Amino acid sequence: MSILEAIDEQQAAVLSRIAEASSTAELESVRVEALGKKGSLTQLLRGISQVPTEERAAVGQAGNAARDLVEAALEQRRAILATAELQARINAAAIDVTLPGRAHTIGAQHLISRLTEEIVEVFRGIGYRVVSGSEVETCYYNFTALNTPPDHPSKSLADTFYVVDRSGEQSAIAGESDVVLRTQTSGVQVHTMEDCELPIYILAPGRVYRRDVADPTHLPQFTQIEGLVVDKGITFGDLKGTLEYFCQQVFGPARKTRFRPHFFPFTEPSAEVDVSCGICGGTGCRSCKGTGWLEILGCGMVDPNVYGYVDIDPEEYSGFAFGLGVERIACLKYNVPDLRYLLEGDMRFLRQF
Ligand code: 2NM
Repeated sequence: MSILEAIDEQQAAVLSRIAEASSTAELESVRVEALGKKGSLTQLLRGISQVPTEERAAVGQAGNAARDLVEAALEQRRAILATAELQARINAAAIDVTLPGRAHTIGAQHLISRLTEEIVEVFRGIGYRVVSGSEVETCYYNFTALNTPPDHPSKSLADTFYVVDRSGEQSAIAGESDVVLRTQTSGVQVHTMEDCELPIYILAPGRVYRRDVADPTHLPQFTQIEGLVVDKGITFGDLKGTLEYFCQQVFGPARKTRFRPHFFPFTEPSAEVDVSCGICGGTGCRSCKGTGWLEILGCGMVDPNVYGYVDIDPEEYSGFAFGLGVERIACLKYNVPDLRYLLEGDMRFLRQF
């Protein structure tokens, strides 16, 4: 085969491989195999130097023409393949503008925050102001100044979270640690009685902690609202009237209340307050365990011993206090069967309110 025939044959072979190349990467290897340093056409063109002088011009011309043709074919095919590849990438990355958008969900107040505010507003309306304090409290404000005896079971490690200073490696033994997570917000009331002018009409809402295992009727952490009134001439009648008004505002005018004698260290006399069952109307059902009543809060006339700790003269002043658990009230008001729902943050539950 003459060198001219060889050039012809190579040219045809390379052009057909260019036409068949299906990607720019494949096309590039065709280019290297034909026109690279050791490429088939390159080697043929190098061979021209050994062609006899009289034929060299014609062979050289044919060689250059073949190379130009191949280069032009490469460029043309490269442009087509590159455009197709770019289009494929664009298609793959494209945003489907016909898909529905992802809506931003707007947050809402938690049921407990809302009910706390609602209760606070009822009392604001009759002249109370809101005070708050620390969730970490000393035993003095959480127990002692509330007339709680030193050996009272509520002070035990089994019932109260004691806060231990690990920097000194103290042991967490009741009586050794003087700091607790408050078990009630009453400490706030004691601070207020120490610091503020009389009369006092306050509400102390906030989180409290008790060493209970969570079950349908207990939580280790819940929201309490305590109220305190200290003024001249305050009687148990004022206490009853105030709490009856509160119950009607929160549960509606159809509900009745009753006061049952009870004991608290910080009040004397003390009572627990029940509201008539909203499900059976007071005739007795499963919800109220057949009694027709649901317990909602504790209350009483502030014990004179408490006044002793805060330097208020019980001959001149008297007052009442009460405490309620917001989660409990929420369950009664909205018929929630298990307190734990209120702590879990499950949106399927919370969205219902
Ligand atoms: C309750 C029930 C009865 C109460 C008493 C006081 C204070 F500070 F005046 F002594 N604050 N809160 C109290 C009274 C709390 O919770 C069930």
